[in-house]
Amino acid sequence: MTMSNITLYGNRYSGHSYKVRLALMLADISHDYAHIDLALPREARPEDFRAASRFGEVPVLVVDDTPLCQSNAILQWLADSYGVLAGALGERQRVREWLCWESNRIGMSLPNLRASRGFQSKGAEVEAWLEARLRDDLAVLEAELAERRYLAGDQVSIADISLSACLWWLSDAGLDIADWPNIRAWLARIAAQPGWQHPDALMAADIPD
Ligand SMILES: N[C@@H](CCC(=O)N[C@@H](CS)C(=O)NCC(=O)O)C(=O)O
Repeated sequence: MTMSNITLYGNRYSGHSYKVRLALMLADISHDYAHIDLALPREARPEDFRAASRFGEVPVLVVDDTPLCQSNAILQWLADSYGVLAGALGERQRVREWLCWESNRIGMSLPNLRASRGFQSKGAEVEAWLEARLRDDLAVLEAELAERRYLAGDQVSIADISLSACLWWLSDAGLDIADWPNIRAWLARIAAQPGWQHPDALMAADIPD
């Protein structure tokens, strides 16, 4: 692939944004990063971001003049375009399945529970529902990781990046990773990848509180 100008619009508290930035870091893809303040109403966010963000959300990756939305679709695009983090050849369908599972399961339950417990409460009933769903999701992952080092073969892939992204903030949702030892060991393997950084460090650099 020829060199492109790449800008990632993200937010320091957004696990979906972190997924994309981490993939760029692990693949050593040069990019600019623009922090979007999500506390601002959508219409008050910077015009270049609003023009690029079809769904009004972060992350958005602008490649030359083309905006790409939806974190897992962006990860898939990076893997396809750069031939990086795609998973072993026989495991590509498994990667796609995990990306779809993430969108509706742990990429939904965990960020929403964390947001409710850490930022703006949605009430005890909603939190109980989200926590039950999150515990189911963690049980699925825990069982899977008893069998394998990474989700799609012996090498880290965009599936691992996507599913692990919000787990670094599990304690913000009121749960302790020590209760899921296989997941904890998998997170340690991901954290050992060259270029890896914790989201609090990677997403907060140079950004005012
Ligand atoms: N399905 C989307 C979810 C993106 C999303 O939920 N973004 C949140 C931050 S994590 C956001 O931009 N919220 C602010 C808003 O909706 O105005 C993805 O995977 O990219």
